[in-house]
Amino acid sequence: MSFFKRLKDKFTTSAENQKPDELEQEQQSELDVDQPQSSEAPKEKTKQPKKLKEADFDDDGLISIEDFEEIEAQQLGAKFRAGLEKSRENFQEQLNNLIARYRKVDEDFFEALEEMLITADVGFNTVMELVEELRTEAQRRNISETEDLREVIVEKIVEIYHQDDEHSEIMNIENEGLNVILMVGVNGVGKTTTIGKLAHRYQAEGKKVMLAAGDTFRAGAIEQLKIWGERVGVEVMSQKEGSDPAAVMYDAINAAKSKGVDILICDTAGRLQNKSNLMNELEKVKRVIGRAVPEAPHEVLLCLDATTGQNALSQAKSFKEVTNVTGIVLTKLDGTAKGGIVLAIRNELKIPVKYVGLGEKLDDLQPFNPESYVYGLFADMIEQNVDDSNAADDHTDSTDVQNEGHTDDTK
Ligand SMILES: Nc1nc2c(ncn2[C@@H]2O[C@H](COP(=O)(O)OP(=O)(O)OP(=O)(O)O)[C@@H](O)[C@H]2O)c(=O)[nH]1
Ligand SMILES: [Mg+2]
Repeated sequence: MSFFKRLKDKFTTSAENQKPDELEQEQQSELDVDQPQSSEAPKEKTKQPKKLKEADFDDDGLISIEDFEEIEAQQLGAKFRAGLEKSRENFQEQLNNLIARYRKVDEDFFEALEEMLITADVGFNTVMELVEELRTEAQRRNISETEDLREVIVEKIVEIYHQDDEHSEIMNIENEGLNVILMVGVNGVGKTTTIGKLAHRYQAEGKKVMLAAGDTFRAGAIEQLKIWGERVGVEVMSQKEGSDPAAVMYDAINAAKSKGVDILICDTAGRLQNKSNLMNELEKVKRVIGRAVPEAPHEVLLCLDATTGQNALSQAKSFKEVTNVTGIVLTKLDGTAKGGIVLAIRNELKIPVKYVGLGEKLDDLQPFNPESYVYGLFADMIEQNVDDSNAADDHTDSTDVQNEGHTDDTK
């Protein structure tokens, strides 16, 4: 099966294969029941994930693992598709233009492709590596038309993300005992919002979650975290503004231990990576956490704002030098047309992107996965391509039938 077809099958419903009237009826009832009532809904309606009611329930009323995984993948596909809309418009348009302008695969095409990817924030080294791989692949497979290179480009993006992969985008969360997650980053990148979303995710998984209001510096920061705590329904441990953040963490850890909390997520004040006193404060917070719970913090997540582009990359480099960052949360990916920054971060920093922020709502934080990412980035192109090749197959089949008929007639 082709790479595009596999992505399409994985991330979309089989709805597009249904008859139009059947589909319309079904979508209308879905919209009535459980779709968000937005003016955008009709436009995207063919892309809505399969519903639980359509899934096969067994005798105990349980849904099969296969159905569950299918629904989960479709929901993920829909989320990435919606969140990466701006980047997708940009990437698809640019790539289509390139392919139309340079019909033949040659050095001019590769140079233009390099330029396009660099402009989309993919990062210089990553682009060079990617395009070099494409040159080799085009030669190996004897591809001479740029049109035939579409799928290879998307496939290589996934491959380049996966290299040196140790499955580290998975969070280091133990089933037993208290886990501590420390959220760090510069001002306004989305730390507190991400904590709210993360708490919501873990709570939905059945974990007992608590938050620690470690930003004692910015006015209103403690209150902001408390509002998230109320919204999600988790307890927030705090002290008054201006107190020592390390003391807040210490007390929160003790409270979390005595209440049997599974995951404590700690907010911190936004800090510039070049302010050494603030970075020292962060080290102190980490030390205190580590003394109270061996192995903690289990994750130090660096929040980066995708809309800041290459600046996010340099922030990450500096943070990495002064503190042990275990993962990246790339926020506001929905707000940029330069979604290529994900690849630059992964490749140039060797720090895994664990989550991406695809909007401001509670369920807009999604675990990062390169396949759902490229699907979000090229969804229309992928679907168009698969539909075209299905149509071409159908045509070949019907021509075969005609030819057979013709042969029979002449017998
Ligand atoms: N569109 C979009 N907005 C986001 C996302 N994540 C966060 N935001 C917004 O970014 C703004 C800043 O978020 P905060 O969570 O307060 O950021 P912070 O890093 O805690 O900020 P400081 O505490 O001031 O350092 C808010 O308006 C959020 O709603 C995202 O994934 N997408
Ligand atoms: Mg904050």
